[in-house]
Amino acid sequence: MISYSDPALAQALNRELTRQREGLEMIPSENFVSAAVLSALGSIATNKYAEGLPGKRYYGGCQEIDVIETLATDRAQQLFGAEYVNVQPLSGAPANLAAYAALLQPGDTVLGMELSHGGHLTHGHPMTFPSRIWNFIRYKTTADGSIDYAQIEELARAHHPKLILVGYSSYSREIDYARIKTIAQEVGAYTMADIAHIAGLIAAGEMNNPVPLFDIVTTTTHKTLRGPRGGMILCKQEHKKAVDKAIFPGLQGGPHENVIAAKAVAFQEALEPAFKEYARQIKKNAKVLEEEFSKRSYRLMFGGTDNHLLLMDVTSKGLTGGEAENALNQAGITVNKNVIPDDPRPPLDPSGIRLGTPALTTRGMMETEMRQAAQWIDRAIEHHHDPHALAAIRAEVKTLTDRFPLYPELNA
Ligand code: DSN
Repeated sequence: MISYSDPALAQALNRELTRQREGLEMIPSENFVSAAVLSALGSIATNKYAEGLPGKRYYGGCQEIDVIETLATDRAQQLFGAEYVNVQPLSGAPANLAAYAALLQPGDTVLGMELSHGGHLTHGHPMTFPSRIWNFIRYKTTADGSIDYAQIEELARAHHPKLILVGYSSYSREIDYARIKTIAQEVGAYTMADIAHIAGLIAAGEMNNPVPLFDIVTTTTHKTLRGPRGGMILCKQEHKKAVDKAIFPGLQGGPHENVIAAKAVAFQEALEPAFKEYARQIKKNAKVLEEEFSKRSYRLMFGGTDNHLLLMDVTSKGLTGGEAENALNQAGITVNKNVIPDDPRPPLDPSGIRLGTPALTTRGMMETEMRQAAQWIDRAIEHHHDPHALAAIRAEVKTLTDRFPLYPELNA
């Protein structure tokens, strides 16, 4: 276990390690990094200030930091076929802010997906700071659950946006980037994709890649890409200067070079053939969940999944998303409550739950374990008022997770 000379912290970390080991982690945006990524995160690269870019820093002593950051950018370029990459964004939200700052003037119009239809807060939700600077117009999905490309076309012609934004947080279908590009070209808009959720699937060739087509692509590095918590921007060479300036000095100070070292490790791992197999299995596992929940008459948003996640309405089963999240938590299964398209319920207790397969797939779980997980989820939802039933599921979950060790090296 982890031991520090700070018992309160060590105990909390050890309890968290136990929770991660003994539960089924099914929040689609979470994953387990490798021991090598963990070690780079905890490395001495955290000690260094390095504002600027490799070869052009505002601080002395950056020789090795330059090597580290260049490894990360070169590997990211190779993974996604990008003309240019900046690996300094601290996470997904700052990466999006930097992308807007690079391409837009205050007051410019952006077309982005409505949050409840799968978009992200940073895509223009009225509660966010970007929505005070730029004019976000929101599009939705159609009743059959696909992105409403016709609506995007109509809104683009009516509002002449400077930027059309795709890439989502709870949308489970493939995206037709070429169609978006055509619409954008017609109205003279830039194209942006936020691939935070599906970056790993794209890197492995398991989903369409917007990087060769779009002006700018933002991502986190910690979801399906299985790297450290962080962000990154990939763009066309013509936007390089604007992107770099938006990140520093526009929005950030010293880049977190230990995180950048860990990104370099993760990108190398993602270039290995085993990562392609991993990404394929993530999708296969998600399809099994789709089958299992359809069989049990759950209402799946967007009609199912092409990626790593499922969004499902649980209200027809007699409970809210919040109640389902809580019951599943007691059963040792972690998911998140989530709004569904045009949800009549409030965001803190919405109608749906969102679940995904990246973390379980990292542990080596396959179709059989997914069928078992779906059965437990259904049982926990059915018996959500019964703490004994939930505790019994939790015990069964533990017998499964014991067979898929997580961070055994932390036992020393
Ligand atoms: N919090 C992330 C997610 O869970 O999708 C997005 O910011």
